[in-house]
Amino acid sequence: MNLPTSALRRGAILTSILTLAAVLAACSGGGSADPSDDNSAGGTIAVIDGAVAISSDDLAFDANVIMATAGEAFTVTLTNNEANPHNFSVYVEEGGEAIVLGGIIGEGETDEVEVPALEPGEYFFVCDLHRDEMSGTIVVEG
Ligand SMILES: [Cu+2]
Repeated sequence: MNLPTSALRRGAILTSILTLAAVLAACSGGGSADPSDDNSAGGTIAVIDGAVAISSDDLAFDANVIMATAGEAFTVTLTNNEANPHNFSVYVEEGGEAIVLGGIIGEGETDEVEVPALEPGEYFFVCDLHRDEMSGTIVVEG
């Protein structure tokens, strides 16, 4: 039997969504997002040869802007450097439709998040567990 990878992928994504829904339900009531609360360390990183690496520590990503090229899918590798669990997800905009939901990882773990080819524009990335503290923008050009 040969399952198409797209079906497997849908299953994985659905599992992620269900996991996230459970997690988000457990810790709702976060209040409105105030950009001044964002303690991301700042900095801009760029996708090179279809890949970019980001890390998390002290409830922050080590970058809050990711530069990418329109029409080219890329892989974001998240490395979690602290005990708090984190993930990396991409949305059309803050509060908008999910483009890809990353898996939740613990200390010392990594997760590779496959971001599909995007149209030029700005997109929202976030740790779904720490929406008020850990977010940024993917700037897609070209
Ligand atoms: Cu987090």
